Amino acid sequence: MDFKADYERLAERLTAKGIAVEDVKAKLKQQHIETPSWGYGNSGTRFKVFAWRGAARNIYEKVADAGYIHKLTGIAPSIAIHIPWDKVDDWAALTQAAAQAGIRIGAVNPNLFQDDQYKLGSICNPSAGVREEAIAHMIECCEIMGKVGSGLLSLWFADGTNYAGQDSIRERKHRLEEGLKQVYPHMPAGARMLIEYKFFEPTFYHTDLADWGMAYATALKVGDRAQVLVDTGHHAQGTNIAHIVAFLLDEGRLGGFHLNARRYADDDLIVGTNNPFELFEIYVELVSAGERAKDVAYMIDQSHNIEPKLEAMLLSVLNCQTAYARALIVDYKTLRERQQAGDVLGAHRVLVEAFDTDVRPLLMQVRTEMGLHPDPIAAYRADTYAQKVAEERGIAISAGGAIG
Ligand code: PSV
Ligand code: MN
Repeated sequence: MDFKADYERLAERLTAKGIAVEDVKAKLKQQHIETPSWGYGNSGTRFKVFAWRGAARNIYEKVADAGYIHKLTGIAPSIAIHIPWDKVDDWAALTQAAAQAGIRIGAVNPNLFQDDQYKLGSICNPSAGVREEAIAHMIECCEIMGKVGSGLLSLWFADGTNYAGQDSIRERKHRLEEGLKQVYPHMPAGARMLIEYKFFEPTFYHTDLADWGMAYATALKVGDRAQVLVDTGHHAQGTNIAHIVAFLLDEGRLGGFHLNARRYADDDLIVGTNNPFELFEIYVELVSAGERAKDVAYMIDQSHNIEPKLEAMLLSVLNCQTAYARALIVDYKTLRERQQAGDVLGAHRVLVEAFDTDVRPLLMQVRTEMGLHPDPIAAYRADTYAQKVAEERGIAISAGGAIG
């Protein structure tokens, strides 16, 4: 693959603008995108789950697949798990299997939405008994974090109501705060609690954590290590996610992301496919925040429906890499000068120029320096892994985490 000459030309152009290319490459090599266990199993919509030949059937196969994605990209060194979908008896064995696959276990996600008792919610449920079960499940997940060496408890609640008057919104708010305060001390030392919000679904009158402001206010009450998780699919049409990111970063409360793309709702499409500029805007805020963004966790949260699981995950990771590369080559000095001068379109143009830059030669160079194939999709398509797992695993319906 002949990209060297293109890379040299790009490096020269960037250097002339005062951008430290070696520094950009070093940052790209350190990028870390976590992939979700549930993205490797069969998943779909509430209408239909199409079984994919070769989709992972259990957490060990999901770990193997995540390891494969990391092997191809070099920047996906961990896998998020969902409990009980991924529950095992021997956590040490799972941790070891992950290490053998070249990765580690990342965020632990309790599941507080599938069991019958959660019909009226989990931690906000009007029944004290159900709330206790939800809290006990989250504490169990804190214990699992200790066993697998995870530093992230990632919480999403399907809690809410469908009809005005169904329950007291303020009381539910208090139940949520009190419940999280009980869970918080059970996290391993130094671990963080990520609080995810979603403005609708599965309830439609109100959700108890409907937006970033509610998650942020809750995090402030729960503790220093409670932060907000931004799922890019969980906003109303037209919401400026980059603005939310900038605000939370500045407040030190941006914990992490669930990355995906949406057109209408929580569609869980491949990140960066229909929203490349939005993803770029988000990365610009992260890059320009410098050290303030150093602990932010980046996780894919997609449930692929008709797409090949592995190629979909691969593309997701690569799209994040492209967005990050574009954000890293923004001429921030000129941007600032134009902002100060009130040059509205001149400043905007600085961003557009970076976005319009073909960063593929830069990424190919980075991958080559990392000892990887410069084009991971070509490598995947030429490889036999997908075919091998299709033969070994066949078609299975139940892989956990069925509905995205
Ligand atoms: C809910 O839509 C969500 O975004 C939460 O993060 C869940 O944990 C995940 O999807 C998987 O269902
Ligand atoms: Mn999510």
